[in-house]
Amino acid sequence: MSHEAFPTEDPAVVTCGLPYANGDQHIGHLRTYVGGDTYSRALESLGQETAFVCGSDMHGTAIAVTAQREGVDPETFATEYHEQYEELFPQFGIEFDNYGHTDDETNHATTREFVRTLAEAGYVEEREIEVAYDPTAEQSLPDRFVEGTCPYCGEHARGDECDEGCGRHLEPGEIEDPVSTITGNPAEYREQTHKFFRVSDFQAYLSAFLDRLEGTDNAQSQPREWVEGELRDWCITREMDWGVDYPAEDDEERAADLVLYVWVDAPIEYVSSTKQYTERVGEATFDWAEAWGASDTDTVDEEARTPPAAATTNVDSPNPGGEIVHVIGRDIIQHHTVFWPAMLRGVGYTEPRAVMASGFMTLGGKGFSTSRNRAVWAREYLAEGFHPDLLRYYLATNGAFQRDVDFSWEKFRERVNTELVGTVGNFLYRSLLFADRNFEGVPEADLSPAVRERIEEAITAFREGVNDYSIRAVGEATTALARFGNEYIQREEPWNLVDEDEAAARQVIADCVQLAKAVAVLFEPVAPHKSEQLWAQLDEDGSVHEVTTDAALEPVEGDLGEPTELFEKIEAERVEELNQKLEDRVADATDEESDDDSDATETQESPDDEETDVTEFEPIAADRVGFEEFEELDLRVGEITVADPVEDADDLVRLEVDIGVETRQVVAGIKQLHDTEELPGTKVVVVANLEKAELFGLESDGMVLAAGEQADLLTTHGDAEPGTKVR
Ligand code: B3M
Ligand code: ZN
Repeated sequence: MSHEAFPTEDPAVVTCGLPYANGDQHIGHLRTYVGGDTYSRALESLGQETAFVCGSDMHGTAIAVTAQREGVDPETFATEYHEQYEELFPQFGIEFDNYGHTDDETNHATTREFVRTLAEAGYVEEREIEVAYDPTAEQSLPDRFVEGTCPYCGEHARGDECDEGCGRHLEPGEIEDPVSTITGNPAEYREQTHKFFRVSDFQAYLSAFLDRLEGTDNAQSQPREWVEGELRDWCITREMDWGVDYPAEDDEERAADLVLYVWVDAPIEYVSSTKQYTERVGEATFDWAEAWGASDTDTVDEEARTPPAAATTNVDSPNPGGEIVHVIGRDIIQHHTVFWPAMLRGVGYTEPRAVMASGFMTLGGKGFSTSRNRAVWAREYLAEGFHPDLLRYYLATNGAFQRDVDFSWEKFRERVNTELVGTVGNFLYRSLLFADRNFEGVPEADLSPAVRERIEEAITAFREGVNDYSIRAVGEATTALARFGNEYIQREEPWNLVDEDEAAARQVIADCVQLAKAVAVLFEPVAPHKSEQLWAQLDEDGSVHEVTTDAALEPVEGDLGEPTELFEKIEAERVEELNQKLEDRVADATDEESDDDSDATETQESPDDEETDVTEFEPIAADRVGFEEFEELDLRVGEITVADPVEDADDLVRLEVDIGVETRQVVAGIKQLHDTEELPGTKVVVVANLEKAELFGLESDGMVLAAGEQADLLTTHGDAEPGTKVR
């Protein structure tokens, strides 16, 4: 760790990547916001002064393109989604101290001020470049108005981002074989003047900055090659109307046609949103200028500040200010570890202390697809009647933050039932019920030293989780404590003790009530609503949100009443129902439209296996099936005779499989994982009595068994003939 451990004396700002205001949120998107919210709550629990800010990203071509397609102006279009998000986040307990948007007055003003300062310090210059132009539509084609081939990796890419290949940011004019997304015609290149931010001046600074940067490993390691390789300057203007106008002073005529590139004003919203928070609560409560190291404040040590003009030389000193922590998706690491810190440095503000970049999420092992309706929508989750804290817990603890995680209703049910109901809920309910029934409240006894120590250990694990930027560790500190409580009560059996040795029973239950309080305090960042409920059951004053981890060891003094159970089991039938709904929906959407139109959320949806070297296996299902039930499956040895890729489907293959008695057509999702030409002749195991299904208009009569996301086909070891039963 290169910085002083949390909590520090300085104000912290935790931000989440701004959602583009252009579509419904699904639970994959929520991962970053739940992560940020949990992290900022955990910092507050440590006593760190913290502002948690965000806002909607209103500008950019992702929005302009979709709005144009839908025939509305971008402002109306984006505002609608902005308002939707504003309502949605609190429903998941994601409580930003300020949630603004990039098109508000504050952000326009702050952005213009940033750009002016950069220009005055000599970091902005004008260049002639070739940009894509659509002669039929008679307009320039910035960013997502153009698609083509990535010059670095050869994959299909958008104008500003190689979203399907290497993930690089692309500069205007870089994309090869450009095609207009407005008309579908090949684009021409035309010469234009644009403003450039001299990122290359910051090379030495950025390299030193990365050495100091904390957060998840990916955020430090990934940008190394960009920073240490050829660092290119960054075109910060676009010829279009929607956005923040380029501050005109230096060149009014050209400026009239230009707005700033969306990635200039988007991160600046982090600052603007903090400013708005200060405007609302007052400087005494939270001082944005101190946190960001802005110069118009007496709280910033001017001596220790590197002035903008020297920003690229005096590389070792981070500017004075607070603790800035950015929580983002890993597809935007480059923006947060290269462009943004260079901008901050260029204006003399505080650099980020940490960047926490989350992995992607998959749904049942496959990518989310908004256009195919293959998603669990955030609003849908709530409409199904699930408590937001259950999802928060799942998202926060299912895997390390930077790893890819999978969501399935089965796994969700499993974790809720085992961990939340079985461990946490069960412990709390048993303890509090026993206290109420047998002692009519908190039994009087001093906390036993071993239990005190165990609670202290949990607080330490919690604090270390925060300092390691591990949201999972923060969550697990509590589940582990509840597990300890369960074991303790089970071992001591107070229900047996109570008659023979009342004092001993009293001790156990007093300890358990204290453990329950510690659970309430330490679980608040992950499960704020449930912790609040528990706090009320413990008859504690005020809100558990307001206390620090010290409260975990302060005695419970109120009157306990009869407790209610905090968590409820999810039945297996619910899972079936929800899976069926999802399947039906995907089938409907697939019938309507078979190709995925790309939108801002798609990058979130393309899992990339690079980092998934640590496999996390699902726990074995708790419910057993009888042998007879197993016997109902008719499993047969088959031999693939024909294998044809299904046109237009990403991963489907049409197989003909000889199963002895007949030959079946089976459609299997294995295309990208196998060389289809090599499949004929392969022995497989077929579920022969599965209901027929229709996939991409083809009947699938049976299923071939395969293991895992790689769809490793199950085959026979010896030479069992096609048709042989498998048992
Ligand atoms: N609006 C969304 C994305 O690319 C983008 C984030 C801005 S963060 C300053 O994931
Ligand atoms: Zn590429």
